[in-house]
Amino acid sequence: MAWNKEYECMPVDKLQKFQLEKLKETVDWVSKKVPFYKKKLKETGIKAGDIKSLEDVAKLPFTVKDDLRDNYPFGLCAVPLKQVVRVHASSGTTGKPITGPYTAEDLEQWTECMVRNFVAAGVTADDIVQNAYGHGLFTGGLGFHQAATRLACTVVPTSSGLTERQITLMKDFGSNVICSTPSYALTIAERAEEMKVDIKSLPIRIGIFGAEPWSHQMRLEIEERMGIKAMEAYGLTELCGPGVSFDCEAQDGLHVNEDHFLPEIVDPQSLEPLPLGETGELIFTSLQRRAMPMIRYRTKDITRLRREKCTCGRTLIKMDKVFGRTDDMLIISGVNVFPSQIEALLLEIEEVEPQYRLLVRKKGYLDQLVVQVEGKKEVYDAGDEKRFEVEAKIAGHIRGMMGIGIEVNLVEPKFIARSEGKALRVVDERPKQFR
Ligand code: DLL
Repeated sequence: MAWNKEYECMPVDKLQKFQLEKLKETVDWVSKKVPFYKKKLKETGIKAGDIKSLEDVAKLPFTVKDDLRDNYPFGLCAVPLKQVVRVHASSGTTGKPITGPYTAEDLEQWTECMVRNFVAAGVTADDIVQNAYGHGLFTGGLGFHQAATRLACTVVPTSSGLTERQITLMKDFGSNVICSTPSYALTIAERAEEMKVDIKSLPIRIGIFGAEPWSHQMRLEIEERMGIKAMEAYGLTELCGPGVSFDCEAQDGLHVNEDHFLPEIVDPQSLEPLPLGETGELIFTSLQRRAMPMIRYRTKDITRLRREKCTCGRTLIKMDKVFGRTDDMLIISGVNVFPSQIEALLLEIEEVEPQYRLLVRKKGYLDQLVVQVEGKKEVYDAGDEKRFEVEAKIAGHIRGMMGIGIEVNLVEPKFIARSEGKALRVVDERPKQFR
């Protein structure tokens, strides 16, 4: 069942006509309202009227994170602040944050996009939704909150952290839905096991997870440990937050809210558009936003797009689960490695917990990858010989599947810090000049 059947199940040719119209409107809007785009579009020599087909989007200039940083906080805003009713921001690990301003209309549209996500995940007005995404500047908390409220669910805004209390409330209130990052879901599952609370016997039945890459194997692990369906949300602050794409009952790719966001895939090096089905960097142009529209925003996320008939009836294009970010990509012995690939392989090993970290070190001129993964208690306690055996088994598995030699450190249970939000998977220990 779709929330907005008209748009979610629209015939593709009609949808594309709608997109083209909105694309022209957006280009016209930013060229008049945002000096940054006015200048960029002038340099490129493109006007809204030159856009005759959706493919013409490739003639428009890209926008990158640094453009947002350089214009911090409101330089890319297309409306006076008087019309801005909310501002979110992504903390960012380096430099200035990215700001996300919304007009009242933008907020409405964002809510709509997120309600589609909830409905596709199987959530109804009868559900009690425990929202364990961080509330505040991060878009996860309020993004999920406003949509669950619109759907008339019973919302429990726990925010992230205080894990024992999350579990107690989940039990006492009988929450049916949990919203969090996938890594925090695992933290909750683990803590519940320690508290001797059997999550599987609780009413919780659906999780909506996102905000960080997670492998298919991680999804299965969470489903198994919590006894729920693990559904997905994807998005980024620059575009609205979560609600850019979502998965449906088929759990086979995420439908992009295409009437709001026009996706493209480009080669991350040449930046040339790639045909449908090829893997590359995901680019988005927002089609209906007013406060801070984005033209060809480079997400740095790696995935591919598929236009195919979905069993759920939605015609919205699908993107694969995000594989990783170009800036998280490691090059080990000349092979491109994404943390999610290592994660998937680790989760196939029964002697370990799904808790890991990747340490990148320098050995001579080469990058060296050390995989730290927690052994299950009985395995770790069995002593050095068993540990070496499991380490060799994991290294062999990764060599066999990816062709790279890595070092594996089986560490004791609870060694790796538990995540309450986005997990820190990669620790770069290389000297600064080599990063
Ligand atoms: O993480 C928005 C969000 C909140 C999405 C809650 C889903 C749920 P940012 O903090 O700006 O926004 O981070 C955006 O997170 O470019 C991806 O690299 C990553 N990301 C988000 N969702 C997924 C996902 C929010 N489902 C960045 N799978 C994006 C993989 C994801 N990566």
